[in-house]
Order: sequence, then C-alpha cells, then structure tokens
Amino acid sequence: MAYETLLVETRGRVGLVTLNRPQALNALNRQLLDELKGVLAGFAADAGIGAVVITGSEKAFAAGADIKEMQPYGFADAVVEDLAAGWDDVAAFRKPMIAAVSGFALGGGCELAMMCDFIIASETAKFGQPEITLGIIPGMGGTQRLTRALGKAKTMDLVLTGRMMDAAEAERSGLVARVVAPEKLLDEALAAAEKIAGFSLPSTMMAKEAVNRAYETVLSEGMRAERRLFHALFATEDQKEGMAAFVEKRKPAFKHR
Ligand code: CO8
Repeated sequence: MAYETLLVETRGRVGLVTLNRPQALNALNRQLLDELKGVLAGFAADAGIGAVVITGSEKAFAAGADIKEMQPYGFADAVVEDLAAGWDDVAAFRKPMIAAVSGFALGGGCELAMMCDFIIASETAKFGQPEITLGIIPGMGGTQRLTRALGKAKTMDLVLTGRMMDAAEAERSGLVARVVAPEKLLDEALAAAEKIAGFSLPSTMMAKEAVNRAYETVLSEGMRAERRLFHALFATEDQKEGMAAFVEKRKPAFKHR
C-alpha cells in the first residue's frame, strides 16, 4: 500500500516506518497520524512482525506537530476534536518499537520518539520542546514522559526555555539509550529490532508491558503486575523451549515469534 507521508518496508521480522514529509521537516499532520495508525494496526496483526523501527530523515526525525495545520484552531475546536489525543493509539502499540532519531526531534517529534520503547540517536540529533516559543505547551505527552525520563529540573529547563539539547546531553540525561555515528544509525536500530524480533513475542510484549507499568503506578502495584506477567510466561511453550535450549546448550527455536 502506498502512503503519502510515510515510507513503509519490512526487513525480515522488522517493520520499518520512515516519516516522509521532507518539505516540512516531517511535521506531524493529521494525515501522517492516520497513516501511521493504519501501518501500526497492520504490523500489530501481522505475525511476521516482531518489532518496529520509526525513523525520519538525516535532517529531521520530526520538527513537531504541523504548526500550519494547528494555527487556525480555537479552544472549542481543540476540545471538540480532542486535539492530540489520536497519538495515544501510537503510544499504545503493543509490540516493541524503537525510534531511530537523526536531526531535529522537536515538540511532537520528541514526543513521538518518547512514545517508542527506546531511542537510538545519531550524534546529530537535537531534542527539544519548543512549544513555549509558540505560545502553547507540549500536548502529546512532553510534560509527562520527559519528566519521567529526565526528572523535573531538566524538563522544566527544556519546557520553559524551549532550548534544544544535543545527543550527548540527551544520553547523559537518560532520554536516549544509545548514540551512534549518523551513518550507523539505521543499521544499529534495525539490528536491535531484529534481535528483539528473534525472541518469543509474548515475552517481549510482556517485558514492554511490565516496564511501562513502572511509569503508571506505585512500586507495590508495579511489582504485583510484573510478578503476574512473569508467572504467565511459564504457561508458554517458548519458556519450555528457551530453558530447555539453555540446559541442552543449543539455540532456542521459539514458536511464537
Ligand atoms: N510545522 C509545520 N511546518 C514546519 C515545521 C512544523 N513544526 N517545522 C518546520 N516546518 C517547515 C518550515 O515552515 C519550512 O517550510 P517552508 O520552506 O515552506 O517555509 C520547512 O519546514 C523547513 O523549515 P525551516 O526553513 O524552518 O528549516 P531550518 O533548518 O531553518 O529550521 C527548525 C529548522 C529549527 C527545526 C525550524 O523549522 C523550527 O523551529 N520548526 C518548528 C519547531 C517547533 O516549534 N516545533 C513544535 C511544534 S508544536 C508541537 O509539536 C505541539 C505538539 C502537540 C500537539 C499535537 C497536535 C496534533
């Protein structure tokens, strides 16, 4: 299927989505969101896909939500449409999803990267929440996910000043999992995704679910949730296979990949 705002490919068991609105530095408009939701729904239903990589161009992962599209909105329009809420569907994608970020990841672009399970950044990446410079605030999770990732001090600094942070600062601050040379970015992200996609899918999905609980609840509830998910995996054939393979000193052949 052809998309106007995305390039979509499958590499082995990895779904690769490239944001593709070069004329607007991959600004996230309604059409892009609709197309991305459609692609992710397809990947969710496709047993051949075990992980997803979302990337942009060398210059921009995404320079934010589309300012030209938002400009005419009034308060009532924003409320009635529930502006920005559609992105919750992207964040709710259940298979592992990696953001491969080069260049600008600003506003909604930074927020989209944070909806992914982890971020691999090129040395050229620049992260920021510049909404304050437009007379608004982040609306796709920036004030919440950034605070959980970086803590209050740095989040306040970024959100209140609108300044950008480079890849080294983002890695130091815990926003980014790995920083690599620009030419290695996609290979690094695809290799990580392919590795994840080679494991048992129920276990990678439950691992993601368990880690995400840490962001949503208190420690005792999170521990209970983790333990039940941990117990549940002992009901899978892949647990039998994974442990038997270890004991027999061979590679596991997971069934639910
Ligand atoms: N929206 C629309 N168009 C954009 C955006 C954007 N966010 N960013 C860049 N563009 C367009 C520019 O208008 C320009 O178009 P044209 O050639 O027609 O004038 C083209 O992309 C190239 O951009 P620049 O010429 O500005 O490129 P530079 O290299 O000079 O500058 C920057 C790059 C610094 C990234 C600059 O483009 C910039 O500051 N962009 C805006 C960054 C920003 O403020 N982002 C936050 C947007 S608000 C937001 O994300 C809120 C999210 C929550 C709400 C979600 C609701 C759906």
